[in-house]
Order: sequence, then C-alpha cells, then structure tokens
Amino acid sequence: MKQLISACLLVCANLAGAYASAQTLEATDAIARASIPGAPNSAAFMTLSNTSASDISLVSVKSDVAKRPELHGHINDNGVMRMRQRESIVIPAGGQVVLKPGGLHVMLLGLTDRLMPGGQVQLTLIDEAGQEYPVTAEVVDMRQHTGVSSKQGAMKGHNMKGHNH
Ligand SMILES: [Cu+2]
Repeated sequence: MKQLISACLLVCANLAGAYASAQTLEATDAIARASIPGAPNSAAFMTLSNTSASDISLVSVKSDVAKRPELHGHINDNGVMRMRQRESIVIPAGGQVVLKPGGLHVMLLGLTDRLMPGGQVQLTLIDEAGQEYPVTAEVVDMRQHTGVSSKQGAMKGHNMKGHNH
C-alpha cells in the first residue's frame, strides 16, 4: 500500500511537472505567398513568440498544401544569398523569431494546389519533442503587394519633386 501511494505521488508529480513546463508558441502575422499558375513552390512567413521558459527547437513542418514542406533559411555563399533547408529553427525562451522573405521561412515544395489570395493555409510546426503547433497563414499576393508599394513610393517621389525636372 505504501509503495502504491509513493508510486502515485511520483506519477502525479511528474504529470504536474510536465503540465507546468508545457511549451507555448504563438504565431502572429502568418502569411503564405500566393502562387501563380503552374508554380511548383511557395513559402510562408510569420512571427514566432515563445512564451514559455524553455527554448523551443522546431525541427519539421507539416502541411496539406505541399508535398514537401521544409524549414528554410538563407546562407551567404560567397556573396550570393542561397536558401537551404535547416535542421532546426530555435525560438529562445521568452523570445521571438521572425520568418520573413530573404530570411528564415517555411518552404512549401510541391504545391498540391494553387494558393489563391484571400485563402488560408494550415501549417503544423513540430518541435524536437514532437509537440505540434498549428498555424493558420493567410494567403497574400506578395508580388502585387511589393509592386503596389514601390509604385506608390515612386509616385510619391515624383510628386515631391514637383516641377523640378
Ligand atoms: Cu526556401
């Protein structure tokens, strides 16, 4: 009887410990790049905030929209930025990591369908302990977005110059 009780105490303590140290990861501003017809790949970007007291090391990603979703980063290869698959993306305890174009990103290789602007993409980030973090990303036409803002910038510049040229 005494053994049973101590066994229970041990298990209960472990469960409580596991619950207390449950890691939480919040994804904000999650977007996926809309794909043009026939484009095989896309990418997703977001801000990841680790609200737990332990580092979270993401090691893989799942998604139904791509045959091979991967964690990617960029490396400087003799002055040329190239993207490479990463074994992990670590979000430090209490810290943030931003996934953005030209930096870390979720690569969506082998799209199973076209990503249309206004749609949504479901991603599941997985850490080294196997814990899953679901993320919903809004599909955004980033090409058009960039074009519009640079056009606006150019027009602004033109207006500011006035009749000087
Ligand atoms: Cu990539």
